[in-house]
Amino acid sequence: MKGAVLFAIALASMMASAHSRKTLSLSGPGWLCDGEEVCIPHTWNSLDGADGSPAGEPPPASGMSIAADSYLRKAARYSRRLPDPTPGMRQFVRFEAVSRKAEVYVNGRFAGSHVGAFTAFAFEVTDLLRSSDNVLEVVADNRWDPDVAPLSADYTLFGGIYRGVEWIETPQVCIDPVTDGACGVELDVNTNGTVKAKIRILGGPDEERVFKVENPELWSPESPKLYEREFAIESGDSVKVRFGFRTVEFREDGFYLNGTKRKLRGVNRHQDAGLCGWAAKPEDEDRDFALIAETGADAVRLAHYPQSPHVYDICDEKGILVWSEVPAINWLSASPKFKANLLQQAREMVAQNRNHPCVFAWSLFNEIYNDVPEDRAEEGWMEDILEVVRGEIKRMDPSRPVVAASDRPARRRLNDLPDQLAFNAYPGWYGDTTIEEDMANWFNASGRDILGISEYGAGGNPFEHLDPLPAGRLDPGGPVHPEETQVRLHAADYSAIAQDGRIWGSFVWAMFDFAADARREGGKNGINDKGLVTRDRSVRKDAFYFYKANWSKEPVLHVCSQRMAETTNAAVTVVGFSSCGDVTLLVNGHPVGTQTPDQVKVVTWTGVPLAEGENVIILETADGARAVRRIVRSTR
Ligand code: ADA
Repeated sequence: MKGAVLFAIALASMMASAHSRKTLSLSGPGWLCDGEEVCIPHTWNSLDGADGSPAGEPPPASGMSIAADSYLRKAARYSRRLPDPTPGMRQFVRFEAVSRKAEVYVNGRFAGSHVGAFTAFAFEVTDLLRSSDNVLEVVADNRWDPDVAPLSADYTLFGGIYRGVEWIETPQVCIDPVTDGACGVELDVNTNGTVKAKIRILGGPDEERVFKVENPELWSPESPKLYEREFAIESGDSVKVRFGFRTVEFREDGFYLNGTKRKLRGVNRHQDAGLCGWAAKPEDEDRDFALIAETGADAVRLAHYPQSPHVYDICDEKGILVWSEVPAINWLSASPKFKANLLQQAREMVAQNRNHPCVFAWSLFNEIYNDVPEDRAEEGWMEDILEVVRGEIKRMDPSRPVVAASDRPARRRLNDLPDQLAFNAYPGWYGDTTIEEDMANWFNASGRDILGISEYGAGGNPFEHLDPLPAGRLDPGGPVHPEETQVRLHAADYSAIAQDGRIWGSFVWAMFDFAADARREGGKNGINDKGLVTRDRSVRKDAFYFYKANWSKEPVLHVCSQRMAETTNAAVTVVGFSSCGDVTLLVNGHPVGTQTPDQVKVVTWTGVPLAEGENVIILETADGARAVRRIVRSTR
């Protein structure tokens, strides 16, 4: 009898395992790209996408003044062998993203295609498989296409299978891994502990379940509490989903998380993760978000498109609020195919990321350039397109606000589309006004009581220095982007932002330098150098420490311009940041004076005399913290 019971248990567990889902990573080695061995994630633009030199095919004439980028845009054929399928199971291949179009074949037969560089997709391949020796082929294509968003942008559109790939086996009746590239389980989470789950099922009717978590702990940047639940269906298939309890809302005076007002301290991040370009591994993304967390930021804008699943996971875990953006940027097209593509990319972004508590808003667009004269507003067909996209986002997820990043105060209909509007602001860099003047103009033009600042910043090459800085504006497209200008503009901008109670949040442009192959400026071609950290992540620029001093709980004392090794001037400017109280300046051992940091933690001494030869400049606080800068004064 005992033996029979054990046999029954063993049989039951064999049956369960025979029917349970198996997921296998197809990333890593074992792939060919146009005949060469490669590892996934992979891109063919990691070098030429950020070198600023002409290479590859020029983009086709578009009439949309696309900057002449000069990196390789092509269609490439990837291939690899697939695992042998388990008889009686269904098989799927899932791609976290392929840039920008993908056609997938198994054993030479078409499995499906996907258009859009930033979202996941999956195809069922069961009927295309043999019992063994199966070959997966993917044609990835990053060429410009008038029907694919984005049409132009100030960043390199790397090509390739640049995110992970998975093989999924399920029982015949399974939780849908295909629709919109989502996981098949859609949660509606209420902070009273009630969770409603919609489970989309292939081979059977969809299911709805409700369960309750007693006394749920709320998710927040201070305490990012996450819950996990496995959703199993009768066939034995199951999917695990993580979620959190929190509320996000805008009231007339600002942004509220869990009923408490907070002014978001954010940075913008592109997915260009350093020298690997878009082909980032999880550890590259972990490093990026460790740097973001080091500043003390509590929010990130994922500019200008949805980023990898791991990025949303990190933000859930670290408690970083996410602005997640539809890739509608600069130019839209009135073609029906373009509109359908934009809508599909928006739908996939929401479907794939809606269960993440970190996402506080969906963003509808960034800087739409197509202009119509004010008196012919009815011709605003791009507004019509965006209105449809907005409606779809709201239909799918009424729980989150829709935001957008505008640079056109006068485009009233465009600016009225999102629930909450934010502006990209570059006073002193691209514009002549100050941020206070700009803000007054935007508030007046927008008719809104509160606004966000979705971008602000300045170029900064940490190996270019200028002292003293000229009073006026530098040429932003010119060869010199001194690190000191970046510090000056951030200090001025952030000071104005911090003092204006109508601003609900701000996002530094940008956290990291990033590939923008068409740029020729700032002493380094092919990159946008407005980052707080260099593209290779090796240098935290002075502006990084400005935010760390203002946002982080760690005490910060930093002296700027440490890489300015030499000068022929008789005097220097000394700028520092202190979150640990008053600062005393010592030059070559002699005290020069003591200052109380201003409202954004800055101390500044101008015209500090130097001796000939090496000078040691020290900032010191009462509790003994010290920051040291050395500079050689030569009289050549
Ligand atoms: C715009 C745009 C960004 C970025 C920035 C810049 O505001 O939204 O993509 O490129 O300009 O650095 O000029």
